Amino acid sequence: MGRLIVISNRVSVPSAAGAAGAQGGLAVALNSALREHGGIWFGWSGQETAEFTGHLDMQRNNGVTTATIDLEPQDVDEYYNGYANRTLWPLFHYRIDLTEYDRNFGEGYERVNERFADSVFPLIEPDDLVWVHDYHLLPLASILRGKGVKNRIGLFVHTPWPPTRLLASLPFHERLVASMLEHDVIGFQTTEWLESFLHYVQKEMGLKIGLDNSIEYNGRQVIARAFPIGIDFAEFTEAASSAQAKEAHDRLKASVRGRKILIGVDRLDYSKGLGERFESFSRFLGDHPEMAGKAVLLQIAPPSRGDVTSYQQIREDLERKTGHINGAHADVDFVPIRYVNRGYPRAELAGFYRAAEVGLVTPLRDGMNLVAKEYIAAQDPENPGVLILSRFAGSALQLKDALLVNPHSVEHVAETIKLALDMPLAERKRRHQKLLASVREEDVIHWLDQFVKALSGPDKDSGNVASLDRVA
Ligand code: GDG
Repeated sequence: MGRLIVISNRVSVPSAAGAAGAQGGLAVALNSALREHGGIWFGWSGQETAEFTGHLDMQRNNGVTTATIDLEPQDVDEYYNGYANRTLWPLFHYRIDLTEYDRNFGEGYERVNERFADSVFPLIEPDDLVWVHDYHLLPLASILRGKGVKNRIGLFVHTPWPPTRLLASLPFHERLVASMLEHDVIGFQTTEWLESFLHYVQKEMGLKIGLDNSIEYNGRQVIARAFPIGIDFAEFTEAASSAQAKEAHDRLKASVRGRKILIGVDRLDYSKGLGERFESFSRFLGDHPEMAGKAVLLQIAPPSRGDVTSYQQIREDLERKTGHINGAHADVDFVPIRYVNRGYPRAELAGFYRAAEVGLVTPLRDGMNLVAKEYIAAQDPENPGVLILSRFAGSALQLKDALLVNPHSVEHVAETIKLALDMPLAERKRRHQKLLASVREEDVIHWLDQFVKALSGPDKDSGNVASLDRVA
């Protein structure tokens, strides 16, 4: 089979920093696939240039070729901060209250998708498999088709897919979805998002869905399927058993002096339900005075998309909330919420997860949520912690032995925190074993293998991606 051309908004160049664990599991896995199949990872460099030139910065690092372009400030405003993160992201997370519709955003989004297509087009060879990622690049395939690209092209959507009634609030929604149907394969995280998508194409576009979820469109067949993403289990468990993880674990444990630890790790994003989580923890402390001074919530929340107003607001809200709750429940030697606005190396994160008796993963809406899986992978199987997981995270469909909660219900989450902290060892182990099996088996390599197999087409063998040697 041909090479892989991976196209995403940003590219994670495998560097020495990557090998040391700064890259996420997805980047590690995509790099492995690119090493195995050969190919190129194409996207925006993250840099701005006064005038778009289309100059391709090609680099080869650790066996992976990357090609990046710089964008103009107006592109970044309208495409990235605009249509992608002020329009599609909130809409896809069911937040039409935060969704901004601006004609300039839409135009900027189309312009940048065209710039992506123009730049990547000369890199595509006849047998290559083209794999596009996420909501930034939904119309890219249709632009490539317009340039004569006949290759098989797949799309994986990392976010939820919204219900038809919400999507219908987007101007030109039908044009956007029609452009997606130029792919050969469209992948979603879960059957829930897949069903929403199929509902849309049936009800709004009047298209027929075959038994195998194939959609007939303009005489072509598009396969739509769920491919739940996982973590790089081998890479993460290795990170969790490193000296760096042990040091982080011991440092955190020593600092709480015997108190129970609840941990949350999320990009600072309104979809992650951080405000509701803090209130739930406060409610738990209020409802259980006997727990006063006995449990700490460590929330790691590296800032994200800080140029977008709704992200500035959530940051301010959380700072206010943390101050308020800590003011009400703190003591001279105790602060209940440790709210940390910075990122940590993956190995340290793994150590923190392992130190925490409870993993609190309560997004209001999430395509999948990998933190839930990382928390499970990092636990000591002989004395595992308890995962509290929002039923509105895609991962809840796989991680059924977690304590599933409605993150909007402060009472429910507060009661569940008590349940988790009181859970006997035998039940913790029983739940953890099942959760671990799911996280281990449906890992990112499995996801990659399944997607590439589907993208290769019914009569082609994808090669065994699962047997790849991973580079440290
Ligand atoms: C999108 C979808 C879907 C976080 N803080 C630090 C850090 N992280 C890492 C976590 C985890 C990743 O970031 C976050 O992944 P999530 O899946 O939780 O969420 P999104 O960023 O919103 O990702 C999501 C995902 O795409 C994949 O398809 O699951 O639903 O929204 O790996 O560990 N990593 C490090 N330091 C930090 O402080 N090193």
